Amino acid sequence: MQLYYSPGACSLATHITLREAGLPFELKRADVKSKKLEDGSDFLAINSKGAVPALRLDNGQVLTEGVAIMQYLADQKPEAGLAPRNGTLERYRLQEWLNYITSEVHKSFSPLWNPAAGAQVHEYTRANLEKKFDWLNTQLAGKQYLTGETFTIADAYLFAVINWTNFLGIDLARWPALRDYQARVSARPKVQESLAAEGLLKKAA
Ligand SMILES: N[C@@H](CCC(=O)N[C@@H](CS)C(=O)NCC(=O)O)C(=O)O
Repeated sequence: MQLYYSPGACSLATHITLREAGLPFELKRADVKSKKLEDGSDFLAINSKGAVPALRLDNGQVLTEGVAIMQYLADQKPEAGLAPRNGTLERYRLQEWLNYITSEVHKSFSPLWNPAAGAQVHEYTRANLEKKFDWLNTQLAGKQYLTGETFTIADAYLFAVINWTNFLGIDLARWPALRDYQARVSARPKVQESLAAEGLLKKAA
């Protein structure tokens, strides 16, 4: 399998999922602005939506949309415990989280990446995100991971998007349960490997 990714983008969640599942894969870096791959070829020919993540399967098909890809991967390796079995209430609970993260958290960051959105939109966006963080902080209090004691693909996804606070100067200290959760997920060996492979670990001085 080949994962089309951009360093630090939401594709980090799929990258973490691949490593946590122990599945073999190759990384293919895409420039989401120019829509080019490293060899200069056209990323739009891989994913006509122009977005990462995209996963080329061994049968040549390309799967897009992070939430679909991560569930596909988790189901390839059920013994890794990254998603409860399909059809169980626990699986729908996981999907409840995945849908919340994708629609309420992930995309709520978007205007902050666009200088053209202007100060007023940025101010509104930050205030809106802060409300989401308030709620997430209550949900994470006393819990190891989103669905309880087990790390799942929802944690890979929330980690990848919350990680953006590092680049946007948003201090998670205001949300201690969320801050501690972020540190807990970050410390996982496969998460560290993924961050290193994407060049996201700070070099030791
Ligand atoms: N609906 C897609 C959205 C993915 C997405 O927003 N990817 C961003 C990076 S985090 C991207 O590639 N943006 C470039 C673009 O859409 O032009 C998914 O959930 O996988």
